[in-house]
Amino acid sequence: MRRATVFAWDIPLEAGVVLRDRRLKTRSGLLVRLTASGREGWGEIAPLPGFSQETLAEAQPEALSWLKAWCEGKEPAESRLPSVAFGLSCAAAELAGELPEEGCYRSALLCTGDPDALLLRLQQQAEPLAKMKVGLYEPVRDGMMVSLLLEALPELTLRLDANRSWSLERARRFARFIDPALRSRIVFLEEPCRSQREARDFASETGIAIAWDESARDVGFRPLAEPNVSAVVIKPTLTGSLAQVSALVARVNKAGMQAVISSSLESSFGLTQLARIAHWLTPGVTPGLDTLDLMAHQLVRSWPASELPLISPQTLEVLWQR
Ligand code: OSB
Ligand code: MG
Repeated sequence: MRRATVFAWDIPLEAGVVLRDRRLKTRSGLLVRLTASGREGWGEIAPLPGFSQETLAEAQPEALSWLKAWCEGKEPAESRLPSVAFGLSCAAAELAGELPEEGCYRSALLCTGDPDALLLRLQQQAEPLAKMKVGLYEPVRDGMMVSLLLEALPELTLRLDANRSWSLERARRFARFIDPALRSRIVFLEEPCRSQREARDFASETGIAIAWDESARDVGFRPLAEPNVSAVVIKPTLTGSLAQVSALVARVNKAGMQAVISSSLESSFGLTQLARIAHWLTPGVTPGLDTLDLMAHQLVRSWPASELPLISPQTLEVLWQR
């Protein structure tokens, strides 16, 4: 006998969460619970405004029709909406015991504002790795901040992310502030420029390695080995089912690049599943999952050592049940 429950959730975000010029006050989504033969499997469906092609209002009926068919004993096809396909495939994989328990809860530490607080956290890491957003302010300021961090901590390596905000000229201005001797400690800079061509030129001119993130979701993207491109960032909520995520990881690795599993601001529930997926599909690669502290509380499953309050499923609104 197959049963399913859909819970709705909303989590307030820290005042300062800015995504692509828009301020997001609340993160909203669904949790799905599948039960069959005394077992359970859970998944999260949470399209990210400004990044997902679908809205939550579109995802919800799509998820419900899949679940209705599933409860009737059918094996419905994966949804075309990435967030729906991802969440439902995670629930199905847990139910089938196919999603390994062990997770990688180490993450690139996200630099959100206060550099002193970041330095303290980094000093506690064996191999300090941080991620910093660039491109929001003047390139000169970004360049100085990056140099400062690299000089302050000789062991530190950095991932940077410009979210396609620079012209080639602005990207060059940033690089001018980074001593060439420090550049190899920038593991990669995600999407420096508005176009892939400018990004490639930037990388070959400066020797700073780059990574694809937004580009990996462009239609027709094919991972290709090329000089100075060291990684592809994979956001499962924006990509699709576990099978699609796993196939993309395999293609990226085959092309000789690192596949880095990354957050789309999922709840603590979704982040713990991403930590398991990272450990399973990208062993040895530190994922980019340090986004929990942007939220007011955790949801259903807690992230190791997080002190944020935890909301249990009993207190969530049940949206649908079969
Ligand atoms: O551009 O990588 C991004 C989070 C939400 C939306 C977009 C992005 C992010 C992150 C997640 O940066 C953190 C990480 O990748 O380390
Ligand atoms: Mg990115």
